Amino acid sequence: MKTAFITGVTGQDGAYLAKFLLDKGYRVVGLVPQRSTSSFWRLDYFNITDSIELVYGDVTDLSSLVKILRTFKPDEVYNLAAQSFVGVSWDQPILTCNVTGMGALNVLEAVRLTDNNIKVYQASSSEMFGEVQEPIQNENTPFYPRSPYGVSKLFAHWMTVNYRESHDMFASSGILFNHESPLRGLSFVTRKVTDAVARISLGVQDKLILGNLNAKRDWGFAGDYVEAMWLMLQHDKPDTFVVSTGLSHSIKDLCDVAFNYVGLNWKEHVESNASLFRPAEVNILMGNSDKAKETLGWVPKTSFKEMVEMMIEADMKRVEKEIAKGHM
Ligand code: NDP
Ligand code: GDR
Repeated sequence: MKTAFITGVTGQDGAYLAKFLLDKGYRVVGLVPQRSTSSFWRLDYFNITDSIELVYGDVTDLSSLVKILRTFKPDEVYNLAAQSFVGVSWDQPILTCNVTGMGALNVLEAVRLTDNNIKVYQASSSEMFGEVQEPIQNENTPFYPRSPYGVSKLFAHWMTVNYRESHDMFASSGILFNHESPLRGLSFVTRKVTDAVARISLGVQDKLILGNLNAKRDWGFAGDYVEAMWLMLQHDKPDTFVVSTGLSHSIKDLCDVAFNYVGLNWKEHVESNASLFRPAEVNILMGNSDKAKETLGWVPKTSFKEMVEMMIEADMKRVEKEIAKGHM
């Protein structure tokens, strides 16, 4: 039986990946940072909280990582931990760089110090392309990050490449474009929209205030994307792969699809407020994942529309339960 160690196991991707690996017969060990209110709602969603060995530790604490690797001797490490909200990274640039950037280096260093045969997956991001240098981005597109988050992810990406090249480690970097699901955090734009659509259609909200409606993203489904992470570590050599759908939609398109699904016109409910604009915006992202398709046999299975509708259905059920309990 293979053992996988996942940092960021309580996040969106952590939950999908843990479920995916448990279904494949893995022993799954998950890192849990000490918080005043630890929440396992995403693991509970899949009913897998008790199937994972949860251990306290933090990616900013190298000693906790070394101890865990020595204890559990994993075959594969997936570094998903991050301060992952781009907007917050301007308010907390140092924390973001410590967790998202230095945290990744700590994971690589912990593996190097413990057993450099352990395979490492680093969760890199399309935010590294930022102010895009080519209309469609692939593994050879030059980077131009536009936020402290993007800069810290680029540091982590190059560290992963550097550990691969200088320490002969199996360290792969997945440059994943935006991916969403019913487990997406409520502050990200897709979930903010689908949650509002559920509330507005159930009569407990009227308006939705968003920021820049013209930004465009290449949105996929998290459940599809965690398979690509795993495939990267089953490949015969470590490498860098773009994972995307190849299609880009604006926030307006997102609103249109989402409100249409419940028979509403988004223009009657959505307002754009400049206070929610970012100091530097990533205007458009669109990825080319041909390399992942040809090398790993990975293709996205879920369309943008299917994903948005799946999220609205889940939000409707949750909001209906809240209303029934009188929690509105
Ligand atoms: P989430 O924000 O949902 O999850 C982040 C996880 O990191 C949470 O479990 C969080 O724990 C944990 N974490 C935060 N700080 C620390 C720390 N100091 N030590 C240990 N764990 C910590 O992100 P996603 O699941 O959406 O994304 C997973 C990874 O992929 C992230 O690295 C993200 O930056 C990257 N990524 C995501 C994309 C996306 O579209 N979702 C696209 C490209 C890359 P807690 O909840 O307790 O804070
Ligand atoms: P992103 O996701 O920054 O791409 O990072 P997010 O959903 O936060 O923003 C996408 C775009 O929507 C615009 N926008 C708004 N965004 C938010 N959050 N809230 C709003 O009200 C709003 N209105 C408009 C933003 O300006 C932006 O252009 C996500 C994260 O998961 C990262 O961790 C990951 O690396 C990247 O995706 C790929």
